[in-house]
Formats: sequence, C-alpha cells, structure tokens
Amino acid sequence: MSAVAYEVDGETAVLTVNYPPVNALSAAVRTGLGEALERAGADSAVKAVVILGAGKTFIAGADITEFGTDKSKVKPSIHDLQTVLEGFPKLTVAAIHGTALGGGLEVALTCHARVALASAKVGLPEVNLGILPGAGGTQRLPRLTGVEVGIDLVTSGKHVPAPKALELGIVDAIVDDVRSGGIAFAREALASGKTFVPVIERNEKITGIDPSVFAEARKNVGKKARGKIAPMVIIDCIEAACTRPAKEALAFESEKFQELYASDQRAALMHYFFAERQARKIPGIPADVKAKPITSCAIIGAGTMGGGIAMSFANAGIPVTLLDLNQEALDRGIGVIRKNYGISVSRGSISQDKMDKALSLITPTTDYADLAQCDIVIEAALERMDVKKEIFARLDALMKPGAILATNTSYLSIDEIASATRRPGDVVGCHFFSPANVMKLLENVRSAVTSAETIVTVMEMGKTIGKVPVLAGSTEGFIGNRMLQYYTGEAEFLLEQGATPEQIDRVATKFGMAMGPMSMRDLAGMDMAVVSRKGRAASIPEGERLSPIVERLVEAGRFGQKTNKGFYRYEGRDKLSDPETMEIIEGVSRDFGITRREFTDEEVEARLFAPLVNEGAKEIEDGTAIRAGDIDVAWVNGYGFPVHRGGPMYWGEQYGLDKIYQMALEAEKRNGPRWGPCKLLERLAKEGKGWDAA
Ligand code: T1G
Repeated sequence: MSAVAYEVDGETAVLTVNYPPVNALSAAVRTGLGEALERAGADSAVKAVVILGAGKTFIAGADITEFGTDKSKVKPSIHDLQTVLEGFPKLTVAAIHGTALGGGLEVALTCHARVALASAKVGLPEVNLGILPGAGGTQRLPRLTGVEVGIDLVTSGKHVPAPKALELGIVDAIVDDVRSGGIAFAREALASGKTFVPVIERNEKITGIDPSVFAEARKNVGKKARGKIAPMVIIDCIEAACTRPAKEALAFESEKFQELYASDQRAALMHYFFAERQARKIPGIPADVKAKPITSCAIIGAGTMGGGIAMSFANAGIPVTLLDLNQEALDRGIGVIRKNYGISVSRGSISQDKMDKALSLITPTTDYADLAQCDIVIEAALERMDVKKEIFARLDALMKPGAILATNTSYLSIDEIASATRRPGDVVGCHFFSPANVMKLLENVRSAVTSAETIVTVMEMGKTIGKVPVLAGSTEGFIGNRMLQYYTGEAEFLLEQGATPEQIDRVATKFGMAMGPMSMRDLAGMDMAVVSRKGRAASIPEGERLSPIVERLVEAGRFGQKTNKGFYRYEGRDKLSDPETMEIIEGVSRDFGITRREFTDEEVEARLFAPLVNEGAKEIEDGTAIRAGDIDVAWVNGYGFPVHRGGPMYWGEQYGLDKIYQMALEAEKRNGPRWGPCKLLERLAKEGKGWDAA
C-alpha cells in the first residue's frame, strides 16, 4: 500500500501522507508523492491538489533514519518533488497540522499556498542536527519572512506557532480542519482566479539588504553558537539568497549542506537526537504497563527549587498545591514565582495571559491535608535524610492510594527514603535542576523497589511538563552529580599543580561548556559546597583526599558571587582575576609539597573531561545508567555540556576509550583508587570497542 493515499473530492485531488510516526519524507513517501502528483497532473478533472498528513502531524522532515543509507538515494529526491511542485500547472496547497518541519516545510514552501490549524507549528530545525535546511529552506523562508526574521528562525531552529506564521507570511490562512479547510481554500482561490507567485520568485524582501545585517547576525549568532558551525553557515546561505541569482544560491546551499553533513558535529548531534528519545525507553518494563494520569501535583517546600518545580507544572497546565511550613516562607516563595514570571513577561518570552493562567494554577497552603488528593507529591525540603524520612512517613499516612511520592533530592538514597513508608513502590526520585523552571533535565531516580508503573509515569510526566527525562539508579549522586565531583575535583587538583582558574575556565568554555568549573563554583556558592562535601566525607576512601582550595576560599570569606568574591572578584557585572585567590591556591600547593608547572590547554581539556567518561563507564557497569546515551542526555540538559559534541560519553568514544583508560590509570596513581578505571572500560579499551558493546 502506498505511503500516500490519493483521492479526488470534486475538482481537488487530496494527497494524504501516511507514514507513522511523523510522516517523514522517507523513500516510500517520496515515491508515493511523486506518483500521486503525476496522477493529479494527468487527470483533467483535477484543478487543484491538497497535500496533508495522516495521524498526528504533517511532514516532520526528511527521514533521519534513512540518512547515510541507500534509501536516502531513492528517487524522487526531495529536490525532485520540489521541482515538480514549483512547476506544477495546477494549484497546490499544503494543509498543515501538528508540525511541518525541515523538509516538510520546505516541500510546503514549493506549494503555491499553505494553510494550517491554529495549533500547528512550522520550522526549520535542521541546525539542531548540525546541518541546514538543504532543500531551499535558507532561500525560500527569508523571501516570506524577511532576512532578519529568517536568520533568527533558521539559525535557532525554533518552531513557529501557526498564528505567528500567518503574520510572518509563512502560511496563507488558518483553517479549522486541514482537509476541508485545504479544499475550501483551493476552491475559493480557483473561483476567484487568484494567482500565486512561486516563493522562489518573490524577491522583494531579499533585495537591497545592507551588508551590515549579516555582520550583525554573525556577531549575535556567533555569541550563542558556543562553537556550533551550522548557524554561521546558515547565515552564509541566507546572504547568498540576497546576493546571488536563485539558481546559484540554491546550488551554494546544497554544497554547504553536504559540507555540514560530513562534519563531526552533525554525527554528534544526530547521536544526541536519538539518544534523547532512546532515554525514554526503559528495558524490562512490560508494554502493557501504562503511565498513570498526572492531573494534579503537590510540592513540599516553597524555596528556589520548589518554586521552580511549581512553575514547570503550572506552565504545562497542571494545578499545583504548594506547601511550606509557615505563611512567611510561603509568601516569600510565591513572591519569587511572581517575580520570575514577571521577568519572562517583560522579556516577551511569555504573555501576560500565560503568566496569569499559570499563577491561577498554583495554590499555596500550610496545611498538609490539602495535598492528600494530588496524583503526585514532590518533596523539595532540606537535603537531610532525617527530615526527608519524617516527611515521607507523614505523606505515606496522608496521600491517597496510588499517589506517587517523589523527592527532589540531588544525591540521597531513594531506597532509604522509601523505607520510611509502607508503599516503597510508589516512591521515586524526581531530581530537577536549578532553576527548575528553566533547566530541561529531569533525573528520575528509581530505588531497588520502585514499581514499573511509577517509573513509566514519571518518565511520561517529564515529557508532559517539557523536561528531558532520564532514568537513574539510586547510587550516591545518581548519574550527573556522581560524575560532576570528578570534573570539579580534577579542576581543583589542576589548580594545585599549576593551572589557574582563568585557564581552566577558558579551556572549558572553549570546549563548549556553558560555564567553566571555577565560575560555576562561584555561581553556586562555595559555602554550600563545603556543607555537602562534609556530608560526603565518609565516602572518600582512606588515603584519598579532596583539594582543600574550596574550604580555604570559604574560610577567607570568598563564597563566590554572593560575597562578590570567590575564585574571582566581582565588580557589578565584571568578573575579575584576584591575586588573593592565587595566594590561597599557591599556599595549598606549598602545604602539599607540590611543585607548580605550566599546563597546555590540551592537557587541561583531557584532564577535565576524561574523568567524566571514566565515572560514566562505572555507572553503566553498576546499572546506575541504562546506557551511555542516557549519560550524554543528562549532561547536555543538566550541566551545559555542548550538545554538538554529543555528550561526555560520545566525546570520550571519539577521543578514544583506550586513551581514557590510560588517563584513568594515571589519575588512579595521582589521586587515589576512586579515579581508576572499571572492568567495563578496560575491556572496551582493550577490545577497541565502543559503548554499544557495553
Ligand atoms: N525522521 C525519522 N524519524 C523521526 C523524525 C524524522 N525526521 N522525527 C522524529 N522521528 C521519530 C523519533 O525518532 C521517534 O522514534 C518518533 O519519531 C517520535 O518522535 C532536507 C535534511 C516531529 C516534533 O529535525 O522534532 O528535513 O523513538 O518522540 O515528541 O532540509 O520528533 O518512537 O522510535 O520526538 O511528538 C528535520 C525532528 C529533519 C524534526 C515530534 N526535521 N523531530 O515530537 O515525538 S532533516 C526534524 C522532531 C531535514 C531537509 C533536512 C520531533 C517532532 P521512536 P518524538 P514528539
């Protein structure tokens, strides 16, 4: 059966693409579209063609699963289809619901017109895959939206809601039903004799563009790109649209597409694309185990984390009951939530209406009884096991049967917290990252007895509230923080041995991290770090140590940004080097008899990131992480690891697991047994294999 259904309704041929799950432009769809267009062209009774998608969406792009396979070479190509469409002698209308993305939107842009449901979205997200819209997207979209908007949309890959797309000229009408609306639009156009100029021939918005527009774009996009190459190449292509004949500019775009397709960044970003989706799949859970509905949420603790979590649920339209022990703490928490929403509204990132709607969904209370009927309760109170166990015992007695009892703890044992209840299967970790209304990672943590239903529910819930969920086992620090201690720990040992905070942070940000480890310490507040390091002191084996640099800085009153000095000195928005910091660091070197030396940036980079890979291998070996890709997803979404490097485990595999293994042996000698390699890494390194052989 063809992937494209063909039927005629009056004088309109309706072509329905039916290729689940997202109607990607696979070989089957391209073949089906080619045949259906031929048929419509040959049928004298047909005066117009409407193309739409079956199921949940229009065409969501080229079929990424066919990239690099023979199927991607099957004719007609997307370009072939576009040539037929752009030269089609009869009216063609793309009728969009769900999403029209990438090649899907590019095909729609070669139709005479586009109509869409108000709930639909369109976009060119190829940049997120390390490539660019290689089927004329950089040439046609700016012809509709104008150059500056075009640059913003294509370099960001953002999805544009249909009403905005109508305003920008990307779609021609909003309809209530794709099929009947598409047909009606075609009929009216035919009846009125309306003519449509092919998008590629509309030049008014790309003519006479001042070159400074591209210089400005390169400056602004370059700052956000953090080392990604595709955004900059996209600007080149859009500039070509404005400065070269269409045919030449289209050829330029194809050439640049091929160059990007061959890049390491494209391979890393495609790895990440599939890893993020794979992370939602939990092996060993029977297919008939379904997620429970989460229609209400209770949160304990109206502090920074509790408030951010409340916003995440309210933003997804889920009512929240926010509890704190006293009215003053509650009022403060609600005040912070209001302030955060106000900032978003003033920045234009959400409307006043969305803010009001979200706030109306958050109900503050000091009475535990108000939580009892919620589908899930998330505890975000003090990071102390005694406090958590007391709360969970109370929740166990209070919450309705079947409610999920979750804790936002960042490293405490879920098994031990669950032991305070008579329903341990309903207890799970839902570890959000600060600021919880912004950070995408939701690290769900299962104990040895968390039920399959609870796991499936919080994984589905993560997606519902716009997070990227990853499932972790309950070893100390779970997936992310357990690795983080080796990244920050090695950074501090490097300081003792001769590197400077400036060099380490420069290397880390050049690598693509959102922020270097020393700056991150200053932002988070080192006084808090000292408290949690004290709490974890027992887990440091005999004969091993942590660097005392953080403690010495705190003793000197240097907590970080909150005291205007930490590793750096802060004057307003300026971050300045401070000789006092180096005195403290050099004092530690002296106390440990370390002769300081110069480090190359390459050595600093390897020493910073290799320990992440080494600990990640241990997490795969002991089952804390289900797969290497999950660790990549956690680090990209929770710790600012550059997505165009695929994640720490993908980076380590490209760098060479044999080199990672050798570095772990050296670190073991230098820092102690916790830093040595595990059996899994040793095996993969010696066999020359990658994580898929884990
Ligand atoms: N090709 C193949 N499979 C795809 C796919 C695609 N384009 N998009 C999604 N899938 C699979 C996905 O792997 C998952 O599979 C299932 O569909 C559901 O996805 C020439 C060359 C459309 C917004 O980048 O953004 O066009 O895990 O969980 O949350 O210029 O999927 O179930 O086995 O994400 O409802 C450009 C990428 C391609 C769109 C739906 N297009 N996809 O989100 O479902 S390059 C994209 C998405 C291109 C041209 C170039 C989202 C979605 P499985 P999901 P969702």
